[in-house]
Amino acid sequence: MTAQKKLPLVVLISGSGSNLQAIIDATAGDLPAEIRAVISNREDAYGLERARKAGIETRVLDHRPFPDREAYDRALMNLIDGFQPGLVILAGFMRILSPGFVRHYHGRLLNIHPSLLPRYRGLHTHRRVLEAGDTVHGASVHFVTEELDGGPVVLQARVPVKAGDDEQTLAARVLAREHIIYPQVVRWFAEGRLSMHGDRPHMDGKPMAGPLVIDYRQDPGTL
Ligand code: NHR
Ligand code: GAR
Repeated sequence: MTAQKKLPLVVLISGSGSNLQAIIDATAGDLPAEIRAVISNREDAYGLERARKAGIETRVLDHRPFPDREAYDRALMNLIDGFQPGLVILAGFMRILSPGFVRHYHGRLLNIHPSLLPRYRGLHTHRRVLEAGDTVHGASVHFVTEELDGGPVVLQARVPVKAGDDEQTLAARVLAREHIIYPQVVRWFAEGRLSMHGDRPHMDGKPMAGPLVIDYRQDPGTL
């Protein structure tokens, strides 16, 4: 095998960073990407600790001192662009991003959202799924566009909602599958198989008709 050129990544987090950890672990394996920096809007995000342990540069950019969203997003863009990433990854980043930010990273900004989009955009997805009595739930990796949680979905994981689930048990079942599908999509992008042309993701040169789906509902490994 000839060494593949590594895709530079910047990862944005706000919290625990378990999805970040899954990507760190994949880059320690054979994912042809390198994380140039992990940036958090919160200094107490545990994901920063994970990055430091892996020898990755960290930055904290607190949103609170900024007068408005646009000013924060401009500072965040400057910080990110200093690392010259080919792909920017939202991994539990809890701030809505302004249109200017999203346009600047068009086609190279991914998010993972804990629902089967287009169902349950926004926050508190696990609670809302339980309240609705759904029997299936999951997570979606999508390109970010100006429409919140509305960008084109590349890959989804479906998991069962089980009798007796509460928000914690359901979130844990979804999160375990997030850790599989997010590194997979980053791999496709890093290998040059996945790209955006206009507003449509392409796989192996062909426009994707819709999201790819992995159904874990019958998988014996499901929590
Ligand atoms: N920005 C755009 N333009 N488009 C998307 O699809 C985005 C985005 C920024 C973040 C992640 C998203 C999710 O997967 C994401 C997708 C935060 C909020 C939110 O309401 C909503 C969705 C997402 C992330 N945040 C509050 C805010 O005022 C703050 C909440 C908090 O701090 O706890 O930014 O779910
Ligand atoms: C994940 O479930 C992710 O899908 C979700 O937050 C969790 C972050 O976990 N993202 C959002 O809700 C975005 N609004 P992590 O910090 O352990 O990766």
